Parts: sequence; C-alpha cells; structure tokens
Amino acid sequence: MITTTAALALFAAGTTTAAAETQADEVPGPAAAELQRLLREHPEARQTAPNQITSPQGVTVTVADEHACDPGNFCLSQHQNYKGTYVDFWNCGDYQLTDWGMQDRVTSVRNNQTAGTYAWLGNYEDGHWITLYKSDAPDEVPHLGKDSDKGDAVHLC
Ligand SMILES: [Ca+2]
Repeated sequence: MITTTAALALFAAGTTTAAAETQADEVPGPAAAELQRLLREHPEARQTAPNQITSPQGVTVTVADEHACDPGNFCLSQHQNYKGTYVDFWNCGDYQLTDWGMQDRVTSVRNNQTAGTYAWLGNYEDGHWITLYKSDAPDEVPHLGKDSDKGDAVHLC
C-alpha cells in the first residue's frame, strides 16, 4: 500500500509532483513537519486529510486557519476566535497535550460534547495542577486571556 509516510516523505523532500504541490499549497512547511512528527510518535494514527491526522485514542490534530467544532467534540485552538492549529477530542479520558503538539499553545476552547458533559483544561506549575478552564457542554471561550498558552492536559467526562 502507499503509506501516508511515503507521501509525506515525498512532500518533505520538496519534489515537484502534482501530489506534493497540492499538499504544499495546503500545508505550510512547519505544519507538515509537525504532522510528520506526530505520526512518528503515534503509530496508531493515520493521516485523514492533507492537513490532518486522526488517532483512535479519540484525537484529531488539524493544521488550518479555522474550523467548526463538530458535535460531540471538545476542541482546542491555537489562536483566539478558534483559529490556527486545533486539536479535537471525542472520547472520555485524560490527555497530555504534549502528546498532541499543543502544550502551552491553547488560546481558545469549545466544549461541544453531549450536553452536560464535563471538560477541564489544566496547567501544571510548581508541582500542582491549576485549572485554566472547566465547563459543562455546551460552552466556548474565544480567548482564555491570561490563561492562554499555558494548558498542559485535558480531562473529559
Ligand atoms: Ca503549561
């Protein structure tokens, strides 16, 4: 089979094939490198779009300017107003954001899980956890203010 790794390798090498050009148009170089790194760290994950990987752990990482937070998901975005790279979670559980390239990068948050479902975002500092954000769905915060770029972990449900 033609693996996504092979496709990314072609892309990384800067080939001029049509496929590589298409990807280059959609994914900036640093973003492609980020997705490649995540695929290496998560062999269970698959590339699900030119700018996206998805893990059966319940996580999707997408490099984009903006996107909707699908029903059932808890969505973290790199920039305010839900822009930039985003990470979506759709399973209950605990997630370390360093595993998904999002540690100390979250600026806006949408809790679009099933109504009433809990979401928590925390920062680990000086040996203990500090709550940056918590809600019962539905909820959204377009800018975390002073708590932006600090989140280290998520707890859902
Ligand atoms: Ca932190």
